[in-house]
Amino acid sequence: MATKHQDGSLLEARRTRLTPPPLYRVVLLNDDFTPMDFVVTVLQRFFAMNREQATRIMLKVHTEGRGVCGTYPRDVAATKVEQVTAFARGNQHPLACVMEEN
Ligand code: TYC
Repeated sequence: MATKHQDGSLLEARRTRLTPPPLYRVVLLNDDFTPMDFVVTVLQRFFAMNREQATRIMLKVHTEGRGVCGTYPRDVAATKVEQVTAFARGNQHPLACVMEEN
C-alpha cells in the first residue's frame, strides 16, 4: 500500500497517478569563447540533432543569448547538463548548460 512507507519511491508512485512528472528545459547559454563548431558538436552528440538543426540552435544561442536544447524528465535533464558540462570542461571551454523547470 502506498501509504505504508513515506519514502521517495512510494510518494513518487502515488503522485504519478494524479499528475504527470514535471519536465525540465535543458538550456545552453552564450559566451564569447566557446567555438561555434564545438557547440554544434555538443548539440549533435548529446541532443541527437542533425548538423542543420544543431547549427540553427547554436546560432540562436549566439544571437539571443540562450536556447532550449530539449525538454526531459528531471533525471534525464540533470544527466544531460552533467555530460555537456564535463565535455566542455574537458575541452577547456566555458560553455554553460543549465536546466529549468517547465
Ligand atoms: N558566442 C560563441 C562564439 O562567438 C559561440 C557560442 C554559441 C558559444 C553558443 C556558446 O552556447 C553557445 N564563438
